[in-house]
Amino acid sequence: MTERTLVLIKPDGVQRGLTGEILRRIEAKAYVIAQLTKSDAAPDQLAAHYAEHEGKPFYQPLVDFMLSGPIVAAVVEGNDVIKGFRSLAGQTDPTTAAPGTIRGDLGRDWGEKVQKNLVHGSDSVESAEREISIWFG
Ligand code: DAT
Ligand code: MG
Repeated sequence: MTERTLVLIKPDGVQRGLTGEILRRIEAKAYVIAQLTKSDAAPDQLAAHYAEHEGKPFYQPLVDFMLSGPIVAAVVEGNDVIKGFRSLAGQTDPTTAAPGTIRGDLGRDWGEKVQKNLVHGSDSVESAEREISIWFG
């Protein structure tokens, strides 16, 4: 079924000059980039986006990291793209994410409290619609 997902290229990805490489992988998979913006995240957007993680030990380091530089937000479309992009991204922890994935090929542990893992992808249809409205109104 055709779906939409919300992809964020996090500040580490933008700062390291990996925006093109990450978008290339999405397009190489033949998903469609329907909307694309670069901006500084606002604190209220991050509070809404990461509401499910509020209270966890990594929450504040995660929010601070997401405010540390510009991000790229994209709406990506395709059949089963929610699962498909998470497969392209790889597991949350870049140390163990499989080679061949964005996080596995391009990410690593930097010895910090937060996992700098380059990208976010929505995890369900409901999350995707909620997150798209946060970043694209
Ligand atoms: P994902 O981004 O794979 O959907 P998540 O939704 O569980 O993972 O967590 C959101 C982000 O929070 C994740 O991309 C990196 C950070 N994070 C999650 N678990 C963490 C942990 N145990 N230690 C540090 N950062 C963590
Ligand atoms: Mg998640």
